[in-house]
Amino acid sequence: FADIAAQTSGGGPLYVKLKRIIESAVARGILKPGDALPPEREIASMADVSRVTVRKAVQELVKEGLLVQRHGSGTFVAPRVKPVEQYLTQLTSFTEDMARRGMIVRSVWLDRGIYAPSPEEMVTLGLTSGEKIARISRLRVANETPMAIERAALAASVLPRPEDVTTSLYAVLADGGNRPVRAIQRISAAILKENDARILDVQPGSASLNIERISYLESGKVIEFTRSIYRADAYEFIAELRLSG
Ligand code: 16G
Repeated sequence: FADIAAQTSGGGPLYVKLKRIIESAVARGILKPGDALPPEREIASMADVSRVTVRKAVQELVKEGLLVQRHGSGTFVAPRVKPVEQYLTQLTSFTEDMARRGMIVRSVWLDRGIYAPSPEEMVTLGLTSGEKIARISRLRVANETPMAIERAALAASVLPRPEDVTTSLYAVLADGGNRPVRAIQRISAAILKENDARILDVQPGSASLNIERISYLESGKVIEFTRSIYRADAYEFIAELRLSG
């Protein structure tokens, strides 16, 4: 807001200019999702406009969804995305999960190819020595919001041509009769490193949910070993709990 007074001089309604300044502060990351807006009188004195003008600009931005007002605590920059609520009950794919919500899915390739497995991948996937893996690493995007980085490893014998995965890995697996039927998923909290934060379009140091999924075929054979980094502001995992006994 330092240069607000200079920017608000000139013609046109003042509240519209003030709106643009706030919008650009958010777009440039000066004000981040969740940040509190300075008090009305402070903005008014910084911008050299009346409090009525500030109120009008803020009200409009609240209506447009860029800002949220919480009674008693002030005005904040709205969280950028409404978190997706993901139930931890069914073994579904990202494409299926998002399609069910009517969201448009897109993936950006980070890496794909046939590689020698790491010792951990070799053990987890139950590979014999010399066996290769197919690695597919993607940024998963839903409705143009980057949601997660997913790095999947599968036996190369199951997915000899990783480039066959154009949209859904599970669809390709299903075509080959290899759709997983069971999975163990481990979720842990982490802080995003700079590179991953950039890919996910959030500030470095933001929180992530790191998910490891090991999925199995009916036969009990491990089919997929995937490590994913989900944006903590974009995802919520929900499980229904029942009293046992
Ligand atoms: C989900 C799975 C991931 C799987 C992917 C397949 C989690 C945490 N991960 O994102 O393990 O590889 O779905 O999605 O849920 P696709 O069929 O759309 O490629």
